[in-house]
Amino acid sequence: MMKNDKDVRVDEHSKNRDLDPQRENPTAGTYLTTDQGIRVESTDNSLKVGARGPTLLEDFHFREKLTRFDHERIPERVVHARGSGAHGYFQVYESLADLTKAKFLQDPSVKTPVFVRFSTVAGSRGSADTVRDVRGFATKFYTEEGNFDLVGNNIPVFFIQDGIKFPDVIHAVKPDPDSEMPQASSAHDTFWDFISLMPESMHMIMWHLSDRAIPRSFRMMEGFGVHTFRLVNAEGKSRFVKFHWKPLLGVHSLVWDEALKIAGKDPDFHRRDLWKAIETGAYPEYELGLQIVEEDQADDFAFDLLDSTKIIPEELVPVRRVGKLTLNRNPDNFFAETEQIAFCIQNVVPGIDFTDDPLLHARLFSYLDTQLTRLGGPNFVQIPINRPVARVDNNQQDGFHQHRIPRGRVNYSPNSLGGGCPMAAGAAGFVHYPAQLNAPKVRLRSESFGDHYSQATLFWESMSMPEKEHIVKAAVFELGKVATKAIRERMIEHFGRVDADFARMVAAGLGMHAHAGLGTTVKNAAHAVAQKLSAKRSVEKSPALSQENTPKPGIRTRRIAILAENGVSEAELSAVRAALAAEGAETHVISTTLGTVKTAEGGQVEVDFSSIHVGSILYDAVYVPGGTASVEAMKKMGDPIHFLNESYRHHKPIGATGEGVELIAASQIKGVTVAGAQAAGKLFSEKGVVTVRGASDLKPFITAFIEAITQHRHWDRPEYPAVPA
Ligand code: HDE
Repeated sequence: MMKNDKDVRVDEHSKNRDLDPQRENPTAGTYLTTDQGIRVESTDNSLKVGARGPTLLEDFHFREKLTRFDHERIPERVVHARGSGAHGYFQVYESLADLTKAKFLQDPSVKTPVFVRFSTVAGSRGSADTVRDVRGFATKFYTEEGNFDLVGNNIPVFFIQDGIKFPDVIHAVKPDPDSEMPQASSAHDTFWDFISLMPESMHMIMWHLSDRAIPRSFRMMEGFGVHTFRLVNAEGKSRFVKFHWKPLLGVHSLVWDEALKIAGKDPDFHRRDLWKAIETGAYPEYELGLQIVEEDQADDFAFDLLDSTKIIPEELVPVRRVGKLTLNRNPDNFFAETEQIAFCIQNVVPGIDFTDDPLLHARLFSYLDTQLTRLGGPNFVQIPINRPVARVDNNQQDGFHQHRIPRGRVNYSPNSLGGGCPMAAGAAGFVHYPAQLNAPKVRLRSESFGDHYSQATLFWESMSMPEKEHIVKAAVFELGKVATKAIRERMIEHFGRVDADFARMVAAGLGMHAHAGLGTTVKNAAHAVAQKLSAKRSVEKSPALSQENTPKPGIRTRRIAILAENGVSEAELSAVRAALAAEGAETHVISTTLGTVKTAEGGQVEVDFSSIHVGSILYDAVYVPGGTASVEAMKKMGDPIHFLNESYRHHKPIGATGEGVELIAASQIKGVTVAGAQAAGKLFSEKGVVTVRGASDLKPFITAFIEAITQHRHWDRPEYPAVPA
């Protein structure tokens, strides 16, 4: 009897939880009590005068239970409200003493505990995962020198250069204040109105319209610190640094039509994916990357390092991979851990410091500030998930929910009654890098922030053809939802400055014209700055930006659907399934109904999901085993045919053996050759569609199919728009 996913899931779930019975049933053998520890007689009836009488206020259990319930909700985060987290650890590969004195970056044997929270930006706490949006990638390192919070995104730049504009950009992307629509979507007038009047956001907009904004999984997306920070070593030498997270699984995305459908069929798609990977021991791993720039080289670039709308192309400054982050434990309680965690960009440890990036500085204020309302005052730092592993000794006191019980009468500095303690640590403490500044106070944007298009063009030029096609389609989708024509026109003109073809293709998609330039003033100003900076270091193309060049390390944790009905070939199904499982992939048998399907050999195969519960959108690939009865049955059904059509339209790998190939032939898939009945044993592998009939040995098929899955998607399907799905 083949194990099905639910058993597997339950087993895995229970296995892990069995490992830790406390985790599965931490209250085993305990009595129900009030918050005061008083055992509760019963929680099924309130205390009344007579069974039909009024409830009595003296029923403190009843009142406490209701009160606790009435106050369960806390404000959601003002941005990044929708998120999922996990515990893990970080280990440096080798000492970085030459660059920084941060202790957690010295000793490769030290495992620094971390908690990571992934998030979307615009949607509310209950919004769907697979929306088009930036993803937050926030990491709290619990180092022995205190907490270090690297609060990044999966996109290395931002919409605005100065944090004073943050409320504006967020108000513009959030639902309209009058209608509270749309939820978790930038495709509306107010957002694009703002953007069309903020040329500085053009580079970010290119990333937002790209596949980066619809990741396949939190486990398959990069992380970026965005701002330029400083690394300071024990000698006090400072260098500029950009932080990166490189996922070992590579950077992979959904396609838009798929993302939209998943948001309906499984709003928790990314959250579930992360949870399951960790529950099944396929721990997500990311390498910490550093781009280091010597202070005296900071002005060598055709962009300003303090401008958070700019990247340092990896071709100019390679990313040095210095350590690994592993996420290996799911939260025990979502609210206590993932919801209550508070990331504050100001949390740095000695050896890591800030620069004068005006976007960063606004964040230095905002993160602590926002927790005061969200988590009920400054003592949020004492909530277990926020508590440092390092000792805390200071004279901060009182406030709501004070958990610490400081002893003694000394709560001031200097003091003699407390022996002068806690004492300032001097050089052993956090010493801010003594950067020299000499300038007048002005409310101005630096001219060196003025080139808003060159890196937007660099991004476009670095994209592969499929990626460019997706950006154009995304722009047409987004602007197609903008009712105000003038906004669309302004955006087309901005796109014209990024790349004329790009603008023309978007305009065509919107039934508009891309005519030359948005008022020469902006053009000339930006151009003048670009000219002045052009003598400096820059690149025309950055291959590191294209997901075409990302690592494709196999099919571990990929989800593969196996379509089967009664009469399926157990020999083919089990051989292919075993081979995929051996590579770490997850396979689900999908049929019209739950229960089991009879095999051609007279056996039974457990069905994992019925086609009403899932769809091709929840899978990375699909396999159709042979078995005449099974395939003949499926040829007459809409779901299996639709499953294949949609998988093909979403560029996913498709495999079929034996009679299973006939189901592909019966579908609306066009432009690909599959194995014919006469071609016994001959393997066909074209555009990610792998088929064989009458093969005595399935190994060549299995190898080719696994290779097709490893490629993630197959873009060489020009006819895909004609496939109904
Ligand atoms: Fe945030 N951001 N942000 N942000 N941000 C918040 O803090 C803010 C920005 C990012 O999982 C808030 O705890 C300002 C850039 C992440 O809990 C708030 C500015 C980047 C998270 C805040 C920015 C980020 C937040 C809301 C412009 C990428 C989720 C809730 C100056 C580097 C953290 C909270 C989590 C959360 C302010 C811009 C990343 C309001 C003022 C750029 C990942 O404090």
